[in-house]
Amino acid sequence: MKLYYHPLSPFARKVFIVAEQLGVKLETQMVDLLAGGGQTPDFLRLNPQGKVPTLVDGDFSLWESNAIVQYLAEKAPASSLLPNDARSRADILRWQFWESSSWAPACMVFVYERLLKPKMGQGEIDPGKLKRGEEKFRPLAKMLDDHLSTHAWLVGDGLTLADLSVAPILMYAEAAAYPMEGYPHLAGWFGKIQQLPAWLATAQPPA
Ligand SMILES: N[C@@H](CCC(=O)N[C@@H](CS)C(=O)NCC(=O)O)C(=O)O
Repeated sequence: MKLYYHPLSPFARKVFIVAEQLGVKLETQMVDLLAGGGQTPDFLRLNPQGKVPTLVDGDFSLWESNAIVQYLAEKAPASSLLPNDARSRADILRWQFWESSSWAPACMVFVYERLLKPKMGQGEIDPGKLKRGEEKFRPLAKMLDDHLSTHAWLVGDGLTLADLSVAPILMYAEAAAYPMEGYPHLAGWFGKIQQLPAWLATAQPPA
């Protein structure tokens, strides 16, 4: 299986973390998004949205990081990352849908304004956007923090795909100054994730 990725993408990092945790080896292909690599006809045939991560397994091409990590976990030998009961699986999907519809878009406001905009020369930081970003981010962080005040992990008693889907966007929490103060349980949970060998092993993406 080959993963098309960009080294700065938190969604690609998610796939690398899960693959590492499952012991799945991936071939890799860097897509130079900043140089238009996502818009070439060859890449658009694999992913008509021109985005990474994109996984290719034989004649099957799959995009959306949460779908990709579900596929990797389904294909690997049984793993506690994806328990085999309907409630746990639905609960994991619930967190994954929440991550892609709410959590990641809220975090990406800070990533775009503070990291990507300057990197791509797209103008000044917009304080209004940061303010609205904070208004979006805080209730979501509070909800996560409340959940984690009574649960060690997002689903069940151990690490699952839910944790590994929700956490990667926090890789930019410090650099993009997400408003993280006031969420001690969220910080404690993220601290545990940052100690995982799979998190540490993926800090440097493939060259
Ligand atoms: N919801 C998607 C987000 C993927 C995404 O936005 N990828 C960015 C890189 S972090 C991308 O490829 N952007 C290129 C573009 O939008 O043209 C996922 O989880 O895979």
